[in-house]
Amino acid sequence: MPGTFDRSRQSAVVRCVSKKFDQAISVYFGTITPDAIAAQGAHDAYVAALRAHGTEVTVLSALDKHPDCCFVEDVAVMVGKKAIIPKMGHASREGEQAAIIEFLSEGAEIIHMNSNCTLDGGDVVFLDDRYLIGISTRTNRAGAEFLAKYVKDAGFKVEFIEIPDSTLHLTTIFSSPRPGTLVAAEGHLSINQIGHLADEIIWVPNSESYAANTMGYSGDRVIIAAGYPTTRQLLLDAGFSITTVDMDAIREADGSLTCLSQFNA
Ligand code: CIR
Repeated sequence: MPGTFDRSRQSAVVRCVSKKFDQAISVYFGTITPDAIAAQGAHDAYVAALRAHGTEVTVLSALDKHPDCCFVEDVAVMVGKKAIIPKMGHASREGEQAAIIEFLSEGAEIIHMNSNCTLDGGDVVFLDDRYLIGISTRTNRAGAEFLAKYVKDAGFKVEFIEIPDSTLHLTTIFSSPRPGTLVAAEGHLSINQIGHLADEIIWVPNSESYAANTMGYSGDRVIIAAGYPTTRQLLLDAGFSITTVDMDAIREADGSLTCLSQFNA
């Protein structure tokens, strides 16, 4: 139905981890130098989890010149059959888009953002009948407004959310695992910013902020990162069936579950 985000997650594309993953940008969660081999292991487990949930996953080769290339969520935003291609919010990630355009152009019209726009797909969350777009250190207002025009033309609503410096992207601390439900990490966004958006907001403790990035599937199934017991219990109490993936090696480069995939159907 137009205006409603399809959570069937039929088809996704992912990209393997770069050999240069040790040079990936790491500002928020990292405790050690990112490890390419460990991260590829986590990536393999992630792909297996998506497939177990029924997603048909296309795995693209790594771009060895681009340390952050596995974070394909950031390099395009799908709006119906249009793929909006941003100017990346961090200069070192420029160039990653070209390789996804090649893939997406088979089924989608490619729209390039204007040169004054920056946006990372990690600042975009789909919530039922609307796109929520974070204004962050990566996504500027011009980028958000550019995307908003296409979103509205496609029949969706749009809301902008100011992202605090305490986090990278909107998706880093916020997700919607099923219609009408949000998961948010305490200490980043305020109730004034998001309280009106959903009937149910599951606040996870700040110490488990990383686990607020969830991937919801139909039937109240959800994939979350392993190692966050309070969040897991909150989601169990809310009626979810939970699959966990060990994301520690991906987290070292500030990447979360959703960052690793681009859903194109
Ligand atoms: C970056 O800083 O751009 C990468 N190291 C992490 C990107 C994570 N992507 C996402 O949250 N969508």
